Amino acid sequence: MNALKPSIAQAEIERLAAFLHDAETGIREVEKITDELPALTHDDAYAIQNAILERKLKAGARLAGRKMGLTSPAKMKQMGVEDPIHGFLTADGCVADGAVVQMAGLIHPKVEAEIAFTTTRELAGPDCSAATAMAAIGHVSAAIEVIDSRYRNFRFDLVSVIADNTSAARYVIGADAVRPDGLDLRTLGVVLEKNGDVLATGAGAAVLGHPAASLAALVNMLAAQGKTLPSGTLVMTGGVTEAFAVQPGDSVRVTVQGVGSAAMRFA
Ligand code: OOG
Ligand code: MG
Repeated sequence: MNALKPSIAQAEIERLAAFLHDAETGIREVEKITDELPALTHDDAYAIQNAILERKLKAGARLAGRKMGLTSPAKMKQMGVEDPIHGFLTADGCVADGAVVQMAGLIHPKVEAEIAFTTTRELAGPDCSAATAMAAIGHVSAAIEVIDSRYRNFRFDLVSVIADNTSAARYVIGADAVRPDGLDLRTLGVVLEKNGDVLATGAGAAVLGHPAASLAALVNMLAAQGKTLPSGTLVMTGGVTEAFAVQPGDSVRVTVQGVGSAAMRFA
């Protein structure tokens, strides 16, 4: 079975996980971890991310799904990072469709327009294809991800952002969930609105050519950790357009053609 091979000791992994977890719970920006430790590896970063998940589970959180990040050209360009990454979603980050999120609980949130799936069978890598992933999609929903990097000015490199659970903070899954049959996920139009103004538009193909390719990439990256993706997993496939900062009072809506919409407000 594959597993991560960190270059640093478990105590160091735990120290960095505590540093980032404390920044999140304390709603504080911190310096990116590679400033102190430039030699950290990808495996170190995912080990730190996993240690943050363990901390949250111990504190009573529940794993609610997985997310992909940096899967579209717009996101890669905006963040200056070119490889897809993945993180975890916890149940306490879920915001009901149409509900209000308190800005006071976040550092410098941005919103992203995403396409979310729930799966109906277990998926295993390392050779999961987009077609296999597609066949495992039970439902498709419009989604909003609220990302909130724990790093100063939202500036990071790949290793730092992986360790920081890919900036995950909150998410809204649209109340309308539709079966994928008859949908061409590549050509689905996606519209991101703030206060009724269209901020950005895109299509499913922006996400690694096809949103199911993002699901497959997640499965294949999890295989590198010796993990499979269980049936019934919620997966956010990554921002279709660039992310946008929000202010108290802002209303945000993401509409996915033929699927539905997801909405939220900031107070
Ligand atoms: C990293 C997370 C990116 C996405 O959908 O691309 C992400 C970041 O940009 O802070 O969630
Ligand atoms: Mg995202």
